[in-house]
Amino acid sequence: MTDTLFAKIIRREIPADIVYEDDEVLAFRDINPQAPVHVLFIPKRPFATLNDLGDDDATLVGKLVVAAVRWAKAQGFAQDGYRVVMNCNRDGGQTVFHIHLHLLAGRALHWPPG
Ligand code: D5M
Repeated sequence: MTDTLFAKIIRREIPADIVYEDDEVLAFRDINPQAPVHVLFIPKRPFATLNDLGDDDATLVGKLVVAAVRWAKAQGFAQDGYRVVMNCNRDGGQTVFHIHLHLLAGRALHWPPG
């Protein structure tokens, strides 16, 4: 896959407000926040879209979700709630082709999304 902004963030070639990191996952604040708290959790291994995941990648995707949940709880959002979402390709609204999980919190979110 081609290089992306998020690969550059992983390599520290462009700045980001990083809030969490482990061996496989990096999380940083979205540059265009859609809620008071909007953080992107990404795997360090690049996948362009969700369509590129295979059976062997289930654990990695689970780690993204668990990292986001743990971070949301640590920030005090467990009770009021929050949303996690992953967009895929054009109709899903994906604009950066390195998969990422959005964590949105800090306000009541509408459903269904637009
Ligand atoms: O979400 C891609 C998201 O990535 C979108 O909410 C903006 C965000 N973005 C784009 N560039 C940056 C940088 N440089 N830092 C932080 N956040 C960024 P999608 O689901 O693909 O629409």
